[in-house]
Amino acid sequence: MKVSALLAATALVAESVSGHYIFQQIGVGGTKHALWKYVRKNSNPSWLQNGPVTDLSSKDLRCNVGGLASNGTETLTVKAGDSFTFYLDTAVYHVGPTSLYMSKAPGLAADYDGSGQWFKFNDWGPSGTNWNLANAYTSNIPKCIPDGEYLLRIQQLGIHNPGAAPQFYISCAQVKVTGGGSTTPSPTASIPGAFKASDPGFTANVYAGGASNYVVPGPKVFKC
Ligand SMILES: [Cu+2]
Repeated sequence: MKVSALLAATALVAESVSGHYIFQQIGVGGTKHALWKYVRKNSNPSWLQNGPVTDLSSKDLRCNVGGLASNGTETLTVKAGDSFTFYLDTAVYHVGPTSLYMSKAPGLAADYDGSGQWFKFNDWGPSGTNWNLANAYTSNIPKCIPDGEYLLRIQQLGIHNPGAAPQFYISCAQVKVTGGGSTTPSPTASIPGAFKASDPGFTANVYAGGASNYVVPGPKVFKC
């Protein structure tokens, strides 16, 4: 007990000085776009650039600190069904799930603060006790969603310190979807609001069997 408390404390100290990881780039169709060109850059100082958000009630949960505004981020045109990839500065190394979300802007993605409804369309949960810890995550824009501009959000949830606040690693890209369909995605949720301290996937102790039957937090995954 003493040893594990000491280890946990050491891990926390190591973390606070070494930094973490951040999704900073998006690629589509084999083209890896420039850093922060289409991904909103958080407004943290550089030494905190790749740090997490931990406050469940904060609007920073949407698109990271300072991510409610575009701040010059451009909007990437994608076709519904297109494969895309989010790249990190450093491969994810805290165990936990990675998820993808989208929220339709009432107008331009560049003007949108993410205050509307979000749907989730992909989860990378555990397979057995293994987590998909990677330096890039690839998925497809859902084929059936309506054309328009969206925030495309990726979230990795670090649940590596049971008992301490889980860590959200988040970035949003601005995309314009063309060639889509007419399905209204559901279920949806607001952010903040989609994640609760009582979510089983939030409090799971992954070192004590919590990875089996693990439920990724957030709304159910939408499929076309
Ligand atoms: Cu970290």
